[in-house]
Amino acid sequence: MALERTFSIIKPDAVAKNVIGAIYNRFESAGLRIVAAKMIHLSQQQAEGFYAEHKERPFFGALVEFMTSGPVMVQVLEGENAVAKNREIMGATNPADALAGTLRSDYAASIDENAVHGSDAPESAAREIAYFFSDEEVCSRTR
Ligand code: RTP
Ligand code: MG
Repeated sequence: MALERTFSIIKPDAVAKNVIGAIYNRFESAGLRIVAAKMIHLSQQQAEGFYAEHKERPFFGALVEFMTSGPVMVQVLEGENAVAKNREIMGATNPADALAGTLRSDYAASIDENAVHGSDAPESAAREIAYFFSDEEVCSRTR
């Protein structure tokens, strides 16, 4: 199978818990490679744009407030089946439903503060990667 890329965010709660390295270890142990990364503090405009698909949802305001509450790590992960593999490593959106051993089971406190984001499809991955990284910033093995 061809290499695929996905986009990942370590959210403000997990950065505050000082578990960036632990989460990177999970990605690498699963065979995903970090091919771009940076720490940023999202502006309100950046967070609203990133989650625009949820604009009409009742939790949108709280989601934007949380995502701008502290720095995040954003990264591009590359590997076979990267989108689905990352979603599997992350676990369900609500940590109460997340399987034991997943990131959200281990590091998330609630559905609102759930430690990580991962693209839900290859198309959204491409859009989300382009939202945060230029082509030159992605050190992919496929380039
Ligand atoms: P993400 O986009 O952050 O990776 O999470 P996801 O795909 O698992 O979930 P999604 O449906 O895209 O929702 C984005 C974020 O909005 C918050 N949310 N709250 N209270 C609720 O019912 C609710 N539903 C979603 C979560 O923080 C979720 O990560
Ligand atoms: Mg989502």
